[in-house]
Parts: sequence; structure tokens; C-alpha cells
Amino acid sequence: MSDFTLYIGNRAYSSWSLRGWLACKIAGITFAEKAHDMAAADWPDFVRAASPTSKVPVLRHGKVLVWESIAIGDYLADLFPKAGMWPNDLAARAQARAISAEMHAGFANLRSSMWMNTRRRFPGRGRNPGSLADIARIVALWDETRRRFGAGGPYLFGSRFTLADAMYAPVASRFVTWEPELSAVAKAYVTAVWEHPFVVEWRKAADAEPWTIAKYETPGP
Ligand SMILES: N[C@@H](CCC(=O)N[C@@H](CS)C(=O)NCC(=O)O)C(=O)O
Repeated sequence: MSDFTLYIGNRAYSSWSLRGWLACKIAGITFAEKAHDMAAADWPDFVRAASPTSKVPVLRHGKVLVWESIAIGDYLADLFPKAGMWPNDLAARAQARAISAEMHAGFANLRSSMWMNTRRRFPGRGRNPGSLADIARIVALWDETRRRFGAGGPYLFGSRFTLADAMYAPVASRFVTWEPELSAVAKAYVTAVWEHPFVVEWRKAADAEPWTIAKYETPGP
């Protein structure tokens, strides 16, 4: 039996859950998934029992509990150094950590105006000065990272899908849903992430999920 359990919310909407789940997949571990509907009446009980912050994802590994998506990635990268979860080259690794931290800490306007819904398309919606400024910064950092470190493959650091890609996978999903204007490099990167086998597996599981949350199902005014 697996010694790892990952607690997550709705696969269609929970972008942080996707990041933690991708970290587990990149690490190559076998893990149990405990998913729960964030709109269910007993969600507060579920999340309070699972997580010290009442947020998901949370990874339990035996007696070790790790919360915060970025910390889950780092824990697994320390545990499995051969998995290559961060790039090996020091400059690339610094870039990967910096852009991952930037994602973890920022882009609040994009996150609130263009939420993740892997099942839906709202082309052209969600655009406002704040979300467009966040998108411009993300496109700039993707363009720069791909140009400096991306040779040899379609991901931010080339052929290997790293924790930095895991951090930005929900953004790629948002861009599929909301279809903002993107550079050619950013468009190609979105397609590569959307078609990555781990992301396809997550999307299929999201499609099969019986839960919907009404406020994430329409694009708003
Ligand atoms: N900074 C946290 C964010 C986690 C987070 O906000 N998770 C959301 C789901 S995507 C959550 O659990 N929200 C609790 C709730 O809605 O009750 C991380 O990186 O894991």
C-alpha cells in the first residue's frame, strides 16, 4: 500500500490541487488521492481534518505532513533527487525557483478574473487591466525562460516537465478556457502543457467528476 496520500479539491477548479498532484506525478510516486467537493456541506470538516491551513493540496507521507503546493514539490524533490524535479543547471534552477515563487505568491488578478475550469471555454472574457497586466508578465517570463533554457523540448526548461511547469500548468489551463491574446511562444507552450500526459490524465478525471460549482460555470459580466 502507498505511504503517500494527497488531499485535493475539485479537479476541474482547484488549481493548487493540480500543482500538488503534478508534483507527485513528476516525482514518480504511487499515492492515494483523497478528493472532496469544495462546495459540499462537509467540506469544512474534510479540509480541517486534512490540513492545518484548511486548504488543499496537502501531502501526508507516513508521519510527515506537507502543505502549500510549492513545499510539496520541494519535499518530493529532496526525497527523490534523481527524479530531476528541478533543472540540474544552477542558473536554470534559479530561474525555475524564481518563477515558481512568483507564481506561488502572485498573479492575484488573473486568478480571480480567469479562474480554472478545465471543462469550460469562456473565450475573450475575464479581461480587465489587472488580469491583462498579469498575463503580460506571465507571457514575458515564459518567453524569456523558453528562449534561455527551453532548447531541446517544448517545456519551460526543455524536454523535462519540471516543478516550474507544474506551477504554471493551471495558468495554461486558464488560457485554454479564456483565450487571451498570447505570443506565439506562449501559445505553443500552452498546447504542450495541455497535451502533457499528466495534464491529460487530470483533465479526464476532472471530466468524470460529478461535482459542479455554479459560480465557476459562467464567465460573469
Ligand atoms: N498557497 C496555497 C493555496 C492553497 C489554496 O488556496 N487552495 C484552495 C483550493 S484551490 C483551498 O483549499 N481553499 C479552501 C476553501 O476554499 O475552503 C498552496 O500553494 O497550496
